[in-house]
Amino acid sequence: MDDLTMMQLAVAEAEKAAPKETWTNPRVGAVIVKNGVVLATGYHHQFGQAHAEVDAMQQVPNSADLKDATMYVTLEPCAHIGKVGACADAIVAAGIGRVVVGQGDPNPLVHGQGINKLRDAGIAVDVLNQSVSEQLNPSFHHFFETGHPYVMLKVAQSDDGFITKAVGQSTKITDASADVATHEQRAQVGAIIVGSETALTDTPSLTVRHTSMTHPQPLRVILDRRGRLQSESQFFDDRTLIYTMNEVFAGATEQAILFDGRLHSMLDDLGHRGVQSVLVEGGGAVLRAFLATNMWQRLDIYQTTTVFGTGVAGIQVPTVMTTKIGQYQPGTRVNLEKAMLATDRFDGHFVLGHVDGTGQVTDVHMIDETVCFTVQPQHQALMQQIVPKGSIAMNGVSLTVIETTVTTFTVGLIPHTLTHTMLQDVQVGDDVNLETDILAKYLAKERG
Ligand code: AOF
Ligand code: ZN
Repeated sequence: MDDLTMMQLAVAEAEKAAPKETWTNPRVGAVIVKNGVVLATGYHHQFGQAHAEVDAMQQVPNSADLKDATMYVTLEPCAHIGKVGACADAIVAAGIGRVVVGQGDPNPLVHGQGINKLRDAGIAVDVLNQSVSEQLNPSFHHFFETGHPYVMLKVAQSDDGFITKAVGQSTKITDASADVATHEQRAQVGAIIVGSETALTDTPSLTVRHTSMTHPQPLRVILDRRGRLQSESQFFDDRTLIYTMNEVFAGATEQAILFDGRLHSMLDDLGHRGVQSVLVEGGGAVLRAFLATNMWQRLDIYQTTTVFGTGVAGIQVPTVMTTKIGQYQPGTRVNLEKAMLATDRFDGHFVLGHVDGTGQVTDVHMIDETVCFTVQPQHQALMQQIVPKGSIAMNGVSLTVIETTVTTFTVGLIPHTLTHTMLQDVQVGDDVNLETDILAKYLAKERG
């Protein structure tokens, strides 16, 4: 039973609580081991309740057994008397001999002091310095390390990238399952942010519904630089903050906060208010403003197969999310091809290098000398643009389509293509980048 295995068990304990249950505290797990036997496990169940270390110790019926035991805990034990007593004191009092800490606590109330307290009492402390706690509690760590809330962006858009069909019109894009996911995400954040356009079009309540929650509703934050909401009193309540550059508005309305218009300043202010995480729900302009900075940490895109044709643009889905590029590492071998010169003779297929999506290789088989790959595009809509004897670029290599089914297509590679490209490494189960033929795209649009 090595330290890392035990720490994984402590992580699994911490994961028993949902982030919304411990909000605004971190999820923490603990395991107590003695003579190679796990005596107890525990975790922080809910905000205000026992910390993980104490929860684990309480599972040991005979407290004398704790003497000289080893405790594994995902986060540095606390040293402060908060809603509960300091865990470091309880660990010392119990006679625990060794504590293995997954990661230090970034909370200034605790930072380093918990570990010092244990060491001062003669307990052996090992800090693994893994990002275990950060992975369990990204917003808690980000907030205490940067002073800014952890920023999550959410966008729902049509297949062709529109968030609504027309300005000022609210278009329902996602289904009920996405609503549940959104409300679960809302239940974990301190504030939900929208722009003035979304506020005026949708008058969103931005509350958590469709799920249980024990803590107060998140703040409703509206970014309204110009002060368009000046006379919209339906927004003026005690859980709403409106960030504006309009001095008259800010002077007259309690909820309106004067700021210099920079997202950075708004995040500073929310951080000072103790908001650890925010969910930005739109509209397009606000999302794009965040995407243009490095002040966001997570992006969820709900993209439907519906095509609007025209509308209000959402966001350009980052290449890293639509292609395999995110999986590349130093040492990954890639295919390269020089761009065609204007003076070159037209030849072969047109490959622009704009990846349309990924597909999974479901079968590889030989027909004579030819290696045939059968591929299933991640989005079936792409099959509309793939026809037998047409062309498709797989990892940038343009190939002729031999046959198609409703969900898959098959391409054949002659020995030359195989030996001269990295497709030789592709196996069943692998993902590949796909680019359909440019003519097929125009035809698909024509057909609507
Ligand atoms: C938890 N659960 O298992 C551990 C925590 O407000 P309090 O008194 O509950 O203290 C919260 C702080 O205690 C929290 O921010 C973190 O720094 C530390 N450790 N907190 O809620 C736990 N171990
Ligand atoms: Zn504690």
